[in-house]
Amino acid sequence: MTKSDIRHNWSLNEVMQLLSLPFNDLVYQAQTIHRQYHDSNKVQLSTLMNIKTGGCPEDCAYCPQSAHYKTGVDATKMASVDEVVQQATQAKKEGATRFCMGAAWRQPKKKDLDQVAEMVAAVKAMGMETCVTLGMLDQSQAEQLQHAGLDYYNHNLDTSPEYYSEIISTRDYQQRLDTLEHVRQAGINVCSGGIIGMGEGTQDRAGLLISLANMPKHPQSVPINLLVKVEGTPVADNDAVDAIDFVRIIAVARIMMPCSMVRLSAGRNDMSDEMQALCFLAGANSIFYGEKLLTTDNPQLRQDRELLERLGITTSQQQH
Ligand code: SAM
Ligand code: DTB
Ligand code: SF4
Repeated sequence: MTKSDIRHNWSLNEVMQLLSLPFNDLVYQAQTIHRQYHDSNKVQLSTLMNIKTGGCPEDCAYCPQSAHYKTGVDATKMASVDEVVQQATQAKKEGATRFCMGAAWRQPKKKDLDQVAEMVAAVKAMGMETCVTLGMLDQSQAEQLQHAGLDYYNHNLDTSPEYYSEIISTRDYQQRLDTLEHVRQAGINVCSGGIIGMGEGTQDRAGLLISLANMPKHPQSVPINLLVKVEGTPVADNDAVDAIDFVRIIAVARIMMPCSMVRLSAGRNDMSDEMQALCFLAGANSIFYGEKLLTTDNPQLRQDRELLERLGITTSQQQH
């Protein structure tokens, strides 16, 4: 590892320059770094489960689970620990190494967090890595989850600080950074990334990556989501993202955060196999594996297995 690869002082100019490199040069640079820090033919599989769907008080413009928009997603009660164990068992059998549980909350209540802590402990006891995404956390909540055995906490910055207020009004950027600080302080791995396709400009995409990479420590996991356009949300009619531009974001994320796992996250159902192959070439090395994300569809398991096999990519479990 050369020390200079791990940096926390990225400037907008520099990142804009990376984003505008000739595509081949950019991908070459990203793949070169990727090979220094990771096995270039290996992808990690995480499976998602929605443990509390819909009815969320936040107004995130992309989200089908916000109570502010009519998206046809009904609010449900929280899942039981048994249901979680059942789904995690299935996910493990299919080859996932991490089980990620999401809840449509602004911030968990005490009783709810106690139950999530039980879920985390139960999944951990099965020998899987655990991840949850529950909204904002204070310091003691983060510590409670750490004690339960939580490996990762997902909380996305979503976009640049400048564009953020176009997308969410019910909590600010600093509150997101504070939650991530609480997670880091508690000794839990940070999973944080964003969404491409919400009407943001190239500078905002660069700004998102800078906010992630210039944190005191790079997030161990960086999910890059392609917006899944859901009818009823304010961004439902946005223009499609150019596939090459999306691959550039993956490549620059890889260059800026060499050690992190870069996850090709939501939106794979709208990507061709070739686009996904380019994302892996540019340094993506993790995916959500399972036929549902939280409320929307993800590729079929068989489809993903075939794609990985065609690319000669193995998964973490196969190599153990
Ligand atoms: N309520 C929690 C929170 O906001 O932190 C956890 C769940 S929330 C659904 C997790 C992340 O999913 C969001 O931060 C966002 O980045 C991503 N997401 C939600 N809806 C999406 C969509 N339609 N397309 C792409 N990504 C989406
Ligand atoms: C992340 O960055 N993407 C995942 C996970 N973290 C929780 C969620 C994607 C949600 C896509 C829309 C849905 O299915 O509701
Ligand atoms: Fe709620 Fe999370 Fe959806 Fe925002 S992204 S509306 S906080 S579930």
